[in-house]
Amino acid sequence: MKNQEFLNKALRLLPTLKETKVEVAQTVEVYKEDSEIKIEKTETYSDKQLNKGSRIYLDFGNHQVGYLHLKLGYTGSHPDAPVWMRIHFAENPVELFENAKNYRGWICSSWIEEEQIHIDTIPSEIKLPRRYAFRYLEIETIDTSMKWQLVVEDVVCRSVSSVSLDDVKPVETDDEMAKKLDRVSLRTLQNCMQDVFEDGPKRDRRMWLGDLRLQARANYYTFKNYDLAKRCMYIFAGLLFNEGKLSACVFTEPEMEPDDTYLLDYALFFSSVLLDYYEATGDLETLRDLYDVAIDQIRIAMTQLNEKNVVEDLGDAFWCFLDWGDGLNKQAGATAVLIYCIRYGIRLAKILDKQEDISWLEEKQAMLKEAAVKEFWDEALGMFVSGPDCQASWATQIWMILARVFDKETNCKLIHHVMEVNPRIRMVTPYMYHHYIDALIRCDEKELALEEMKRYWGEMIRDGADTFWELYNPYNREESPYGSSMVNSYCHAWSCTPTYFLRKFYMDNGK
Ligand code: RAM
Repeated sequence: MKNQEFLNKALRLLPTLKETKVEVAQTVEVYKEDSEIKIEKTETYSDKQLNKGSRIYLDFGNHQVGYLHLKLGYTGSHPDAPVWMRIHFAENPVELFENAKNYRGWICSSWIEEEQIHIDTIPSEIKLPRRYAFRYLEIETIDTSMKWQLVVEDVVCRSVSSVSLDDVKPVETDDEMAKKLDRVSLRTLQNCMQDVFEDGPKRDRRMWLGDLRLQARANYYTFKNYDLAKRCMYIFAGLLFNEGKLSACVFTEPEMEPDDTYLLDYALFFSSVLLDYYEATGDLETLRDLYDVAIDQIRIAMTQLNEKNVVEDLGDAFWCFLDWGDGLNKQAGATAVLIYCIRYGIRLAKILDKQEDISWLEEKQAMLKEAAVKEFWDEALGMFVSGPDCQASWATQIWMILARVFDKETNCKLIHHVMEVNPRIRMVTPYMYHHYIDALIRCDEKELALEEMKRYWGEMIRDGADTFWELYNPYNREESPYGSSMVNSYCHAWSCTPTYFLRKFYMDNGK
């Protein structure tokens, strides 16, 4: 069910991407010593003569999203055969040690950023057609003729984004780690801000509603590109499924099209995306346009309640996201997200003075809170439990806190209890950690929230992150929801929110 009027609005807001020409920062040697990756500067790549099997490693100094140009020359006899070359891009040096042939994951291996090309004419200049996300580049000459040597004379990346780092002042603080968190967050967000807010420029290179919510929040405190957020909301609202549901994710090329995935939590978040946008811009016209879509998501979710007035558990199917990680039961968390989003719905309805909606939403909110406590609270455990096995997870407690099912004092006790007990079903993504930090702040634990933020995101920086990663489980560094970390994304927008927290809650110069 396309709403062409909405899609036209989105089309008119298509950004012109800013381009920057980025040169190689240094030529390096990359190797492993006692399973630790070492990177050392070596002689400049253009001074090297490459034969069959030679490799060069280039470091662009920071994470780039862009297009690669190569200028190739030679020494020796006139080239008498094509050069066969392998080009391997890496966001994280770990990818340079991975071999796509060994990939056994369940999502497509075509995400792995590795090419093999033949070049017939040397000297020549080549431009690779794809856009890549990377900091490091490995070039291997699989074969050349013995009569001449290949020389890579120049390598340049034409980096693209809809925003520029020059437009954002760094966060004002003396705290070195906070400065780093801010810098890495900004780079992460910038490199995901393309024609739309992409989830990750390596993978999936498309827009997910849950990711959009966090990116847009961070954007309002940093790049302040309001038009991009507006464009993205109109795209989602212009691509509803027949019954009025929002898709969890959309494609924009070659045409705007919804993916066939519905996620209860992502669809519900539209109310929060819309309110955040309105609060940042005061744009009442957009709020009026998109209000019904937001409230409809709540109405639709209300049809998914069971006889106990909580969201029906749909088990292991991909029906509600919350977090990656094995075995997480979503029932209680989904119910909490519904309660949370009703609060946003009420705030939207109040702005537009929709009295009937306000009464209906308030009534449903009270009913759901009561049902959630009755159905999910386990007095003996002192935690909420979810699903047929009464599972107590971090995600469930955090969402119940954010839903404000209990008062603040009780929520504070709950979060400390969870930290003490450390339930076995933990958080694995920075996306879920975002909500943990948010819950701590809402419990007036600002200092603890900052410590936790430094611990989790800071650890990623200590592990070499130039941009924050899609997944980071300090308990299992190989963690991947896809059966192999080869397709993990190392610049993932939902991880960029330290900059949002720092600016909104810790700095006076927030907005
Ligand atoms: C993955 C991506 C994306 C996320 C969805 C649910 O494909 O990481 O960011 O929103 O899953």
